[in-house]
Amino acid sequence: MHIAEMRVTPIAISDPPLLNAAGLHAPYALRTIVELVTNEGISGLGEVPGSAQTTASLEAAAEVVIGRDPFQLNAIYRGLVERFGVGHAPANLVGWEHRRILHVYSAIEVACFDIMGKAVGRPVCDLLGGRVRDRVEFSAYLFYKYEGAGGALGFGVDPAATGWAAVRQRAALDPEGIVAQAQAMCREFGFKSIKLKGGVFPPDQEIAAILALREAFGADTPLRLDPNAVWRVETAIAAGRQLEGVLEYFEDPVRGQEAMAAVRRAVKLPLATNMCTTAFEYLPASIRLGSEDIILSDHHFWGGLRASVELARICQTFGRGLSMHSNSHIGISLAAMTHLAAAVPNLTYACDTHYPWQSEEVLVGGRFKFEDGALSVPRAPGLGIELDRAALAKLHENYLRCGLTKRDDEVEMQKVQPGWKFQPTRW
Ligand code: GKR
Ligand code: MG
Repeated sequence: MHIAEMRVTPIAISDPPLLNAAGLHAPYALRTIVELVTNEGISGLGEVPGSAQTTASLEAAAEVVIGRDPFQLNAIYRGLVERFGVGHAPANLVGWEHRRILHVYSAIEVACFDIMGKAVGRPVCDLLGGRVRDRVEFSAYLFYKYEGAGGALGFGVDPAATGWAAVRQRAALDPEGIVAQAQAMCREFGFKSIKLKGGVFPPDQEIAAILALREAFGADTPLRLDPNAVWRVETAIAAGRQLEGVLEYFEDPVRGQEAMAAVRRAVKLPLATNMCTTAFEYLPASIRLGSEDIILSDHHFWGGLRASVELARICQTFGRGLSMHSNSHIGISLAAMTHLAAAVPNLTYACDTHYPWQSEEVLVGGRFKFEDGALSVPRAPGLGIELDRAALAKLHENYLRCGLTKRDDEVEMQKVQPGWKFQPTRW
């Protein structure tokens, strides 16, 4: 069996005006969809964060991938490294050139796993060692946001929307708004733990939101706060002390492994990261410095599903907990995340997902349904999903029409607040 065809399709999915430390989400989030088809007619799907550069890189990768056996992942990876001319990154320098390989490979690897699973009649999680759980739990991912539905509606709202779709459009700019958002999201999806994206308002306001969530949901609902590294060490320590016994974990309050280690020494809270220890190259310093307790894995950023399983083993060896990071995404990524989480014994935290913020899908049968905050791990061969070509074509049209070629939250924010500048350390 060999890969005979590779289709690369950039898409744009509606995304509401969510706020974060880097600025504001654009009305559309970009993803790139990869479809591999073998000479035997078996197809496999992959999805990665989109940009014109990523799409071009994936298109360039076709010359490496076409003709390969989808089971020979090592040869495909080596071929990509040779094609793009980069090997391992020097520690502390995992720039775009290295990230590009990881994104490109992760999309291709997931699509190959989908093919392998279909070829042997097994779900992808079986190829990763088999499921250790039948349900994968996800957490409610709260955002401060402006009013608006995103997509073609931008800051406008659809008056006909009901339920979560209606709440998703509402502004949430204070603790009351955040609690209302959490209640609606948990009611709709059954999530049992909650993460608040911080780094948007002065720390006291975000601490107040966490305390309001604690008040509304009680001590049995784990809470997480993620200021995306824009706090100073002293700010994070003072905030952390107020949130001891309240947060399940404190995610990236400060920038860099040294600063994270300093906060970790000073507060009695587990620290988590998807910003400082973000690649294998950073693990030695993470262990030496003690920069976090928990690493948020992400197969799109760490180099695929097998690399994520390797990361899990390293975390276990060095006493790191494991959670999972997300970005705005649709169901191909969600399926891959679910198979991975099903097969990793020490992934004990509910995974992040932006999925409730999105409304579109490219899969036959439509969107995944969470039950009690979890997804059942698919049992069908491969990822257990099927591409809806008409839906893909529509989202590709969105991409062509919206004119975005990369994510730039700072530029989006400047459209609302002229002159707004991202500050790596803000409070
Ligand atoms: O979607 O705005 C966002 C998030 O801030 C995302 O970009 C982060 O990568 O979810 C992420 C995180 O946990 O830092
Ligand atoms: Mg984070």
